[in-house]
Amino acid sequence: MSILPIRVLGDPVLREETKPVDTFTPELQQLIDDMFETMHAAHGVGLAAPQVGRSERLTVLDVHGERHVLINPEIVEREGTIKWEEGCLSIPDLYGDVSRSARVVVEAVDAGGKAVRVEGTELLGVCLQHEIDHLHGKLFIDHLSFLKRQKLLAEWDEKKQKYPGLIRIVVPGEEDGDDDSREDEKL
Ligand code: K1U
Ligand code: ZN
Repeated sequence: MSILPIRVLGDPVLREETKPVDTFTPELQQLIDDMFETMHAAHGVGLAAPQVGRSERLTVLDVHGERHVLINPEIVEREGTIKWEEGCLSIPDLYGDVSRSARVVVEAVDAGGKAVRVEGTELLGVCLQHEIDHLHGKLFIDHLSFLKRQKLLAEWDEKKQKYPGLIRIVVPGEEDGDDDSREDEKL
């Protein structure tokens, strides 16, 4: 297994629509394994294929120790509203409050092509919506008000210097974040 480089905000791959997966090959399983390793090393609870520069409609999640591989996922039910402070492995150290559906049901297939249905509320529900957004080229900053988004983008203009080539190399065991407090970075 390998830890893959994570693409950060500004890389066009994060804004592209993904392509549905129709073949389940050993290479796909290798990508899934590498995505789990990368997500765990980065202390994330989800990771979508575009974040590692891939165009497959595929995401992995590990929320409260429950792993999910979701291929071609679609939200088939949603209800209520929840506000959650979100971050993104592709926009390190910046956070914002996002309004999402409070409960979602997602249908997808797993790595073996078997149909799966996942219901999520709270962290799992938010993570499902955040990851499925990634598969359609959408980022949590797109849910912020114009002013909050502009402020975050101005901060990102400084922070992105840390990521030459818009690539984040995750070192296993390394703490994430910079020296600033998270509260300062909240929008
Ligand atoms: O897609 C990504 O960038 C991963 C991102 C997904 C996410 C889930 C939920 C809310 C916002 C964003 C993360 O995994 S950020 C890490 C995170 O939010 C977290 C980590 C450990 C415990 C709880 C949350
Ligand atoms: Zn993200």
